[in-house]
Amino acid sequence: MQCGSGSGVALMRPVSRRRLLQLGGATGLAGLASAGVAGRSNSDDLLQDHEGPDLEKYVQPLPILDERDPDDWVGIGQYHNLEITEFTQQLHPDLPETTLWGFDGQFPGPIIPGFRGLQLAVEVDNDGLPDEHLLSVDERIAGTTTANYPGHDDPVPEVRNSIHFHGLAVQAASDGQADMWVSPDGVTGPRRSRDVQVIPNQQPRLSTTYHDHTRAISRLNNYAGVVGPYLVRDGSERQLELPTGEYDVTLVLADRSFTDDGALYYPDEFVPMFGGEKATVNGAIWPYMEVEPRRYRFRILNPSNGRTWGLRLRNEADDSEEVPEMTQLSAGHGYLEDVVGVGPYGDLGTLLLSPFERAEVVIDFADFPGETFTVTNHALFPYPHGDHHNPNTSSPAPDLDEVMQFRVSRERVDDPSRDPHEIEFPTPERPDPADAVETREITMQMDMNEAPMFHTLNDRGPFDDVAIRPQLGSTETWELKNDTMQSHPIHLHLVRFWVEGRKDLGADEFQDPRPNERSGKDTVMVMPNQNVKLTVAFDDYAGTYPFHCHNLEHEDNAMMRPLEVVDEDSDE
Ligand SMILES: [Cu+2]
Repeated sequence: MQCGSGSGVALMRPVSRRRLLQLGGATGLAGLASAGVAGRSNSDDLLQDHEGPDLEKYVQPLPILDERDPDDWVGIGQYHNLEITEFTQQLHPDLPETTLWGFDGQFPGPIIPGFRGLQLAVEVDNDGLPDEHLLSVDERIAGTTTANYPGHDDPVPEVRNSIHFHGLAVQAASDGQADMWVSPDGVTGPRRSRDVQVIPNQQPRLSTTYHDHTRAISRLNNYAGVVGPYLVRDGSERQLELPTGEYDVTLVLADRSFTDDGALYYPDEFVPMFGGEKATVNGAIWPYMEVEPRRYRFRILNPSNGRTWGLRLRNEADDSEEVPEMTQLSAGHGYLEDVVGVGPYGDLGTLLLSPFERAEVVIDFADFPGETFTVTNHALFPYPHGDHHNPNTSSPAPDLDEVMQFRVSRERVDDPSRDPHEIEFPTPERPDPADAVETREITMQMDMNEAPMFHTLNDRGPFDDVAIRPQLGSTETWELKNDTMQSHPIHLHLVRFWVEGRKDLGADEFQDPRPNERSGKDTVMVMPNQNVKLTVAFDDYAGTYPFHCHNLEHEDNAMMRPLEVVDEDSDE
């Protein structure tokens, strides 16, 4: 059954065997169709109650993430050897140390600095990880056992990693896709063909993440901490006179929940949405940052499993509601067509970031010496309606209405950076919609008939045959149609698409995208009852790549499909 707005639990009917075959393939049945826990209804399985420890806000400074030095230089680029290990880290002064998994023994991982045109070679070792997962693996999810993993007849170790560089145009073998995993003992997934991933960086500058993408457990690996920032700079960046050095700060915003002993809290059984009750920024729960009264550039990344942030600033003074503008200059790739003011007098009131979207903003604190600003969150969870509209997905769904604080020092300082409103940024690359040779329709489904409930794209699952084969070098129109009750951040690997417009399902005219979507993008939020139109140019590589919902709980449980870019001129 498809749950559009207006339908509900009472309308459930059994899933046909044919439909399950479509979704999972014959050998995928066990994962998608296994019975729920005896004596409990499906919806009971989805409800999770968790109350973590009370922690005071703004009692610790924001950690600043270091940029990682390459381990070697090879050929025309840098070589990084990243180790994923288990370690403990104190995320709040009043919380016992938390056991985490991550890169270089820290959460989030270090910034990997890239440069446009300079190749990055990455080798990830996870042989230091234990054989058992830090979190519970739900073997009802397809791709967790040999029996429910179509196309894979070998053992499926509980601990596996495949690391994806999000938003990068790379050859498929270096893309860190779901079936390219390796276990600590060296057991490999069905599509892994190389250990050293090569990232050419032949694309506009970007700010993004490298993160786990392993079949059926990416939500667990990412939640455990297997994520870090990847920043690709280019030669033009210095000439723009944006804030640099200590005034160019990466902020990794990720929600997490904890038990009283400091352990990560995550439900043992699969839940279709998960929202943490604490905000972590660069691995610290509710930190503050002391800033000077001048401009800062913030690269904001959202690698939360399923939480959309809706960010604003609030002045903590009794006698002032004035706040500086957040001036957005990039949505991750290159720069926006025009900078976008976010704030009470701006083009947008709220900076919305769905999972794995990014925003680069400049905030000028010059007029506010001695004042304190709280970064507040105005996006309900699950986005956009919150739990009260759909209690079956409140798992857990607390209010998380604050993120971090900026405290502005009093002493006047020089600021050599320029006002971003006066900077002429490079024009973003834009594929021409008139070149589109094909129009594809991507629909979204929520299926509540089985435990655990799952989502799909075009009524198919990740193990079903490729149905979309764009020609290498061609341009296409994609319409992403969402008649479910949740927003879905849809991500296409390999490409940078352009958001042409949005409209309600059934409406005639597309409306303009948000002003801060006017640049190359790789992830776009599709709201309930919405059709989002994209122009996609498949220019870079032939090969098989996934597109999927970037809500990690959806991604792990069937909301992912392959596409194959075909090169008809190739001899192969
Ligand atoms: Cu989704």
